Amino acid sequence: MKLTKFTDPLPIPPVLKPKWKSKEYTYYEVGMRETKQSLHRDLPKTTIWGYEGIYPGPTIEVEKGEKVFFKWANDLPARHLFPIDHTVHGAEKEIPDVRTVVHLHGGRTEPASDGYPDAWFTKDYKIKGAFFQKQIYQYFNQQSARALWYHDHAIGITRLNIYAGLAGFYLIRDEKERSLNFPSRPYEIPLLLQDRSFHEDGSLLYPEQPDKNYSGIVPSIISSFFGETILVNGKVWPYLEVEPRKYRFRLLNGANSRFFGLSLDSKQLFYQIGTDSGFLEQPIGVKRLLLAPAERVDVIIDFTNLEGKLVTLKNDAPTHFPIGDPVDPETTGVVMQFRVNKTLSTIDTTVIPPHLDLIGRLPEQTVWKYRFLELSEEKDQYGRPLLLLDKKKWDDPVTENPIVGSTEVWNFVNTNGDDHPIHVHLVQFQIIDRRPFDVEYFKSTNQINFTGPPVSADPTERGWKDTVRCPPGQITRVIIPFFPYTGQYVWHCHMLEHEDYEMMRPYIVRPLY
Ligand SMILES: [Cu+2]
Repeated sequence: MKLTKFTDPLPIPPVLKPKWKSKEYTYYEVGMRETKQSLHRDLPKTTIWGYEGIYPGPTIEVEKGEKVFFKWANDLPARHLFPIDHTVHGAEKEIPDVRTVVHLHGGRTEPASDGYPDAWFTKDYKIKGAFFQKQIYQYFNQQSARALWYHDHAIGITRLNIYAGLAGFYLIRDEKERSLNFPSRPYEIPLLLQDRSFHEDGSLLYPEQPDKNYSGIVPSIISSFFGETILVNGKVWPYLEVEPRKYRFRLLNGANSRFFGLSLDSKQLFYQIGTDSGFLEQPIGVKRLLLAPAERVDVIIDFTNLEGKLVTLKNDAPTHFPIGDPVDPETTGVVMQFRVNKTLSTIDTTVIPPHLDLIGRLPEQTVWKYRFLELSEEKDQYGRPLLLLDKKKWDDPVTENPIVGSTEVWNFVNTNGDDHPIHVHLVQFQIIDRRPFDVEYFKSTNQINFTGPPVSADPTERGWKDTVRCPPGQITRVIIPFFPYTGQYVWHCHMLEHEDYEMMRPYIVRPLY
């Protein structure tokens, strides 16, 4: 189906109002509901699942240190929108199809509120997963200003629940951020980038099986999903009318598997000011931004002196990164359009300050433990690709068990052809470097034979991160301080089709004594 680009204005999700708020704490209730929503002018309305019945969900804004409580209520129908593969762990036939659990991605959250994949619940909490602990989650927001996001994390069907629409922004604000005088609302806009395919009737299309299904299982998990259209904030190829001034955009790749390599056709720079987890030390001007699923960047785009111009945000990341086909310049190569056609309402006094934050590199001398964790491709019993972490499955005993307060270096040894965005819950980390190694030699001897020098993290990733791209044939090293909570969390690939099918592992932060 061919959809015309730039027919719909960019929607901006509303900011959610708390149920009540006192000096001590804030309480929100969010219902997950099925509704119909227009995702493009020429498409019939699409059935989606949304937090508060909208896709993307409302933006949540909190202050650093604010104690916030959430009730995430599942008010969804009993039937899922998409085909469920019951051979996938945790999604067996006897388990209810429609179950949800919310994870605040990038949040420093206690285990009971972190949205553990087996802590799912059905409507009215009638049936609950084995790890379910409480209805009211707490987020204490002991983190500096940054863009987190909330999304579903239910075991075995996360890819389907997020595809249905269950994702939204969660912004932490602080004094420091306000003192930096960035463009603020309405000149600060979150952009959720995703890809989707549609049936003629406007319904979302999620494949029932891979293109070449050798397993005979239907429905069958696919190894990655790539949609035919690009959506921003839930609209296919939208446009945004802007004034000739600076804007701040909070970009989030919320796609199931697609990477985005972003640039502006005006050849302008993005002034990147932040990463997944707060500000960079200083802003950097870049022509291209690479974003894997779940990664965020905080950027300023300056439309000053561009009156009357049209600026297209483009994507050049191969579909199935990095080895897949190039994007189609007419479809998946296009993200959205900026139209500099509004008159300047007030003088733009915002700045891009030369210095943003003190980050400081974590010294390797403080490291208690080095772990080598292979990202490998195997075959399942039906002959389908099976991507594993450390050659272990979700149900295998916990092997990563850092002590609270300790710092570790995790080496992600990628022996297969995909670039996997690895996300570790609870913590933020710094990327040390990436280094190519001899994959075949490693596979036969388990020894590492480097084939080139280490390359330090790209300037665009030299801040705190919670998701790291691990390219094929390289060892990606991150340094991680584990605190402040003890308990059971997860780490996983954030390509949702991988995460759902075993590329996810529990880990435990142990007490010191
Ligand atoms: Cu992966």
